[in-house]
Amino acid sequence: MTAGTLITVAPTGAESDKAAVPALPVTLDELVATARECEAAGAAVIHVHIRDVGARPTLDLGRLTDTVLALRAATDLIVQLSTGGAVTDGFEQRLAVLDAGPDACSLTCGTVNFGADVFMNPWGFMKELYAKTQALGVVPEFELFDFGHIAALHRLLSELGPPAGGHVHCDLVMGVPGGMPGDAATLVQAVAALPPGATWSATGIGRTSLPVLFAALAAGGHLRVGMEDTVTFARGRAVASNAELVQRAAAAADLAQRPAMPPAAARAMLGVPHRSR
Ligand code: KMH
Ligand code: ZN
Repeated sequence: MTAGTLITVAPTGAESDKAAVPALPVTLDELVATARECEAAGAAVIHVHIRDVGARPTLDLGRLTDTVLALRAATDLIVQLSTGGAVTDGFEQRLAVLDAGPDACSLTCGTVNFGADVFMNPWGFMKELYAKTQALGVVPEFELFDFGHIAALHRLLSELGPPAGGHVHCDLVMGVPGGMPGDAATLVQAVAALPPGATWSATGIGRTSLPVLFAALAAGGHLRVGMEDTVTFARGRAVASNAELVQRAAAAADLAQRPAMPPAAARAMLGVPHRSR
């Protein structure tokens, strides 16, 4: 079992509406302030979606590049850009995200029903995206929403070889309506099917957030939390900030005697090169 707990914060996502969720960080200043608070609370990785001037999700390359630079200047967090974007984003734009020069990126290993929508990740796109991460030295995190995605990950590794950095790290995204359920029994089965030597984190969407958090800690995994996945802190109480979700995750990790891992240790574990500010 790993000594510490890697905590990733996913502060914004592409789905929640700023008007309905005022605490959601959508401007660059809000995102940088959130990143600083979450680093102080125990996060080591930030999973980034950005918004345009109207707070709508965007994959604008100039804004993404500015975001990477600003987060690097303000924090030591590993900057992981989303290549998933919003369900409406096209494949070319999603591939171009890597040109913003992040440390890391998400890479979803298959198509999945996503509420009333479909999150498209056909095999050809996955392969092209993975090959581009290898060519550019961007460390991928494999996002697994369902069991078929784990099979596709095995296939990707066997056809294209190891990722940049040499280490396989996965994130189980559980409880999406259309994906695998967010409960302890499912988590244990999913972890058993991962490639040997892989590390993993888990996140539960909405009300599955806490069951998945505690199951992941019990099973020796790492944690992803944030307002991309959860906007309710407790029954009837909205999340006030991403930092309070990171604080709660760090407190649970302390109780499990696997305290939050600082960014330098996370870089060593994930194979992400060190950088100076
Ligand atoms: N917004 C979802 C459609 C990722 O960031 O890579 C996809 C998503 C996964 O959030
Ligand atoms: Zn995301």
